[in-house]
Amino acid sequence: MDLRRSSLSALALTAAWLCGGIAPVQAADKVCKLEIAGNDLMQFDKKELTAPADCTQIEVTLTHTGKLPMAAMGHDWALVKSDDLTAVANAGAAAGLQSNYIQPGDKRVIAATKMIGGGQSTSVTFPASLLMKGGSYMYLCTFPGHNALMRGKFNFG
Ligand SMILES: [Cu+2]
Repeated sequence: MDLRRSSLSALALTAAWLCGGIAPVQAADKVCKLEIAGNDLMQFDKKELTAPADCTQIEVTLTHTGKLPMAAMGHDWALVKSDDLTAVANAGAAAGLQSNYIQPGDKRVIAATKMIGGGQSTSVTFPASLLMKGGSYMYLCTFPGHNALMRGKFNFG
């Protein structure tokens, strides 16, 4: 009968919808959350950050615990290969505050937050696939002159 056939096909449709609607379980997806703070004394509160090797995404939250405005004591958090730190900082200083002190399109910057002032917080999330396990990475604040003090070692794996 038509009725039976249509209910069977409805069943088949439902089954197809269920199968198609369930996303594959991404058991391997692991977001690792790291936190760091900057202050009015031009310092990060950590000299080192470590993301475990099984992270697939890395989220870094930067909090500016000071009171000074961005123009005077802005901070960001930028991740680079250790060898690129000085060049990235110099290019960023030349790029100016309107570019968050990061040269637009700078491929050496693996990840970076925006620049913030006292009392603000910001974060950046990036795929761990951008990093090599055991590679030599550093983070810095790209505000002119800050990287002399505001830098640290970033370990992955
Ligand atoms: Cu800074």
